[in-house]
Amino acid sequence: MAGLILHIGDKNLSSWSLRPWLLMKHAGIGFTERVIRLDRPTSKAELADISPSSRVPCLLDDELVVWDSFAICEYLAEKFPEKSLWPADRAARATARSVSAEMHSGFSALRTLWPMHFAREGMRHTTHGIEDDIARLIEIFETCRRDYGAVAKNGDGPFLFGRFSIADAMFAPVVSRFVTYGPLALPPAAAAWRDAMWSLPAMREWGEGAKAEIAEKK
Ligand SMILES: N[C@@H](CCC(=O)N[C@@H](CS)C(=O)NCC(=O)O)C(=O)O
Repeated sequence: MAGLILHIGDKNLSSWSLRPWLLMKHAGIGFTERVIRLDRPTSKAELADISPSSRVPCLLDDELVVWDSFAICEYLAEKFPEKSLWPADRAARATARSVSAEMHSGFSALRTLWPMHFAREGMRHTTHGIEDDIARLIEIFETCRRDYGAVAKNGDGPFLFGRFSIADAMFAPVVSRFVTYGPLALPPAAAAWRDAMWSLPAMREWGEGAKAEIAEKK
């Protein structure tokens, strides 16, 4: 049995790959990582080989192929119920799913104007064109922390819904952008959440991988 295999893109660039990777690492779900570098002449063929959408991330569980970051997170939540990857409280869970889906399908201005460069600090910093996306993100972080950060059923923690959940993983690339394009001044609850996320051992590990990729290109 091969176990879980997660195909990902470059750690410096692939924001979609970061989400399930971080979730699995943080939750202690074992997997084999396979990186497909996205800027190589062979990338297109390699992607087509492993994923029906020709995109990463893509998870293999023996014969089963699960592609798309959000679908992978949902699959993991079902496969590992003991990991409580969604909040236990029903209202918190519905809200966590709503903000995760909103992230997955929206914020296109932010994605376009602030593409993820995980390990490059001091990127050109202008919020022009993404003011609305940033305001909405701050609203999400503040209201999740205020309304659900301390709901006892979800377990304690500095994350959006108390203990770490899929919602935190879905917003992890935003944390990187807030650091590398900023630092952006955030209100206290959003800033505390950003700092808790940025200092996670799994985020640090991803960052080391991103730095190594950059060093390799020099
Ligand atoms: N909606 C997809 C997006 C996946 C995606 O766009 N992945 C990028 C890397 S971050 C990719 O595979 N790009 C390869 C290409 O476009 O050739 C998801 O959530 O997984």
